[in-house]
Amino acid sequence: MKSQLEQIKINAVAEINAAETSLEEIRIKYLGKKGELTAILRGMGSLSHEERPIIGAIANEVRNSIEEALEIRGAELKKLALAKSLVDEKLDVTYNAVNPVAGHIHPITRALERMTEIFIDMGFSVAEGPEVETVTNNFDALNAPADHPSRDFQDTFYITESTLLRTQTSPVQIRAMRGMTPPIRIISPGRVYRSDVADASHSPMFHQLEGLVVDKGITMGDLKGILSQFAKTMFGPETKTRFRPHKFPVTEPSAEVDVSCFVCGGKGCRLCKGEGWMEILGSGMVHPEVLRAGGIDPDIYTGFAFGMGVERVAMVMSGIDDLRLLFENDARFLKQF
Ligand code: 2U9
Repeated sequence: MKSQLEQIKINAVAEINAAETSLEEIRIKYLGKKGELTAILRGMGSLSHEERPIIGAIANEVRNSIEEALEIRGAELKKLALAKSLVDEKLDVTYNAVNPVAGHIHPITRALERMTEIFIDMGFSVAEGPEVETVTNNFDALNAPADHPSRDFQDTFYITESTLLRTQTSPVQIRAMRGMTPPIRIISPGRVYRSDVADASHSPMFHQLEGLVVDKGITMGDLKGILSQFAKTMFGPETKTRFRPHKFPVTEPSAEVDVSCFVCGGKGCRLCKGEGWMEILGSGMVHPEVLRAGGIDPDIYTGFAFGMGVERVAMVMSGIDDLRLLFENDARFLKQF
């Protein structure tokens, strides 16, 4: 039995030291419930009283030796596995990766997001509405005279006699007024459509951002304060504003708003075409008939409104002189901005 035990030890240690992967099978083969050493230990019952402690001590020594060999080889195999994975899974962080083409925000989107953000910071909420509108919301409620040129079939994309692609985002404000009680402080950014042939300053689809404030006691002073502050935040703190009288059906009195050129500071340059000023906005006090069309009593409330073309703002911000460049989606052009 002693020589059997010695042989088990020699075999087990040799197998363990030669093992390249898992040692579990070897452990089970020798030390498991049905293992070779376990079988010998079970047979110890047939030994004499004197032999039993001697063989028992040898069996323990064999078990300890096998366990020790398992532990040492186990640690070696772990080290080898780690070294192998460090080689196999090596990551070369200096490797010149193929640059993914991520693209970037379009100048129109960037201008629209910045303008929206500035008005949100001044307490405005964003209102949205459908691009297919009723003639009532797009023209009648906005005080557009029956013979207003924009109503012409040549100038507007009519869908039916009573529905069209909105020519301005103003109907969004009409819808908002009908559903709200003042105070109202909203902007309506979005796409609008006019039946124009595309040229350097026209496109059949473009973006507008309009705003509307309605409350008790709103005056032209509020209009000038909000729009002057918008101009300073958008174009730089030195920006001056100039309000020129104008006429819009939707507002009375009305004013066009120029901002001093942020490139030359007002001296005159290529961007402002020597004027020192750039026309950016239309604005005015909301016409009493328009307030009424929105379900608001003009004897109690007053309001101001404004509108601007987002492409126009994007163009002056980026120094682009032809509107079509913004819609051609030529990546070589767009990636400059
Ligand atoms: C309601 C009441 C009043 C919106 C206004 C303008 C003046 C204006 C143009 C700027 C350039 C359109 O994109 S553009 O061609 N807009 O001049 N817009 S006042 O006034 C409103 C709107 C809605 C209920």
